[in-house]
Amino acid sequence: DEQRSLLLRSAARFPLPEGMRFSYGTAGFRADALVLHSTMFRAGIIASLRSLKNDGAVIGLMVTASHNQITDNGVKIADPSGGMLSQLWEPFTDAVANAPDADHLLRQLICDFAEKEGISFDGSCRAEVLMGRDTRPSGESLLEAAKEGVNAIAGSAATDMGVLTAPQLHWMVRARNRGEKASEVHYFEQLAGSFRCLIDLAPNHGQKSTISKLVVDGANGVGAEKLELLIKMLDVSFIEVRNNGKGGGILNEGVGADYVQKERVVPDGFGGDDVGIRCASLDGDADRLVYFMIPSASGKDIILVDGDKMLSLFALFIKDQLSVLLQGDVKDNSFQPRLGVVQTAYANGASTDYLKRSGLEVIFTPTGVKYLHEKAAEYDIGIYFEANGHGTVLFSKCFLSWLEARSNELSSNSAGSDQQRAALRLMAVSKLINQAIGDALSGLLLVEAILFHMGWSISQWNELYHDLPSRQLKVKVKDRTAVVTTNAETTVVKPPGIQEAINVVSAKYPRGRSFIRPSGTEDVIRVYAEASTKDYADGLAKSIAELVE
Ligand code: 16G
Ligand code: ZN
Repeated sequence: DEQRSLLLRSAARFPLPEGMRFSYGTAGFRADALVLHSTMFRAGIIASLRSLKNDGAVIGLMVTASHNQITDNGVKIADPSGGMLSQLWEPFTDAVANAPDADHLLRQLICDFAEKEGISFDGSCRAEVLMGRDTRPSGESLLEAAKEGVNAIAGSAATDMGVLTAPQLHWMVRARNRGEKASEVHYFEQLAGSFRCLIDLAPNHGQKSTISKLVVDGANGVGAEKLELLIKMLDVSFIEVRNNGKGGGILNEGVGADYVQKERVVPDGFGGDDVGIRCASLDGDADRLVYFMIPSASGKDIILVDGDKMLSLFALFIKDQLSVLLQGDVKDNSFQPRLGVVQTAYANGASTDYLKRSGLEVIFTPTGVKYLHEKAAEYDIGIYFEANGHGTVLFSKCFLSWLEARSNELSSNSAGSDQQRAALRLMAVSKLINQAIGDALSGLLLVEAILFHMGWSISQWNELYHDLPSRQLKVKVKDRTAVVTTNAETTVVKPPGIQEAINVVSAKYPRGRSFIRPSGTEDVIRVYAEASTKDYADGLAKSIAELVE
């Protein structure tokens, strides 16, 4: 019939490259941009089917390869909530990306799956896919291929939002499906408005013109461009954007959050003049953020203030506001909001100790935002961060309606009280932070607002606890799937014997802790080690790597 031939005709224009194997992995398809046209076309089909499956809810399709080199590109799909594509659809997504062109296998696969899922795509139902891309030069033509994929499904429409950060697109998808205003201007207005609100509610709000300078490394990518727009809307002068891609720098080359966090050195464009200044780095699609400080003009070293420290700052602030809000609330103890923090095995042990000492509930999941996000969503307020700077705060519907009711009550009974201000602050945080996914721009404004509220410098923030020295290594292996882990990647179950060996070696080092896991994005086994001194951490990592080789 018509739909089938439409699919066939379109697919023929985007032949599958030979000898390639595509895997959706932890964060979407990624490869050299030159081989990705068929993948993009097919991702467009999948996004349309996903929208049909959700009764026409808007689905997101983001063309980006995040912190990868500029010649790579990739695609990730956002579900109606604005979060990552459901893991249940990953096997189908992989199968579609790799289905051979011959014998109409692709068409067959899609028809069979649609039938099994009860998706009808005869044009009688509407589907919508919202699309965005980062600043990579390959983005435009790859996005066109994805559009063709959407158009190959009858009843489905693609809306091209142009160049966006990945979190902006996720935010728009979420907003659209909640019936809220969802343009880029609305995104900026929401961030700017809630940031201003937090600043005005700070104890020292009269001093807002004295906020000290922040210099942001934009990774020569989309985040820089968008941050410049946001700064205009905020009408502030304390933020300076560097590496905005206009000065000849290359995306992610010697710059950006991934580089700064992994290499722990000063990014390009920064140097002696920035000693002691508060600095931050975004990654290539602006879903990751780390802060750093340059301690001296003579070396390349930095003091890294990573995702764990952001998590700790957010958790501390939210916990404080919550306890102010609940003060004296004895008459109605029916609602006790549950606050939880989610980390991965990469979280520095000192951060976990700090959080637990502060009376917080800490849970661990495997690496990858989809796992952390899912866990955080189980709490009234769930805060998650990976050490690499990806994370956000989630507020449950039930908590937000309670908060709103509480805040209305307070504004009529005790306007201007500490309790009312705490309620307003928590509401502002829920609007400032991007609840669809980790977002470097919204995270940055929340850090800035909290530091201002506390009256803290970056050093004071960094002093919350002292990171244990840590070391990461990667070991190239023939088959990374040979290593299977459990307990949020902290225990190896296969091959047998390795975990026992890791335990024995780790126990030899003061505060020694180490684990290995297969990477979700590269053909390597990753090794993580931490211990009481840098030499110990290095030594432990090296010994563990030798066990793997
Ligand atoms: C992806 C993940 C990131 C994770 C990283 C681990 C998302 C959006 N991104 O970039 O969260 O930290 O993979 O990479 O989920 P690895 O498996 O190669 O260590
Ligand atoms: Zn990213």
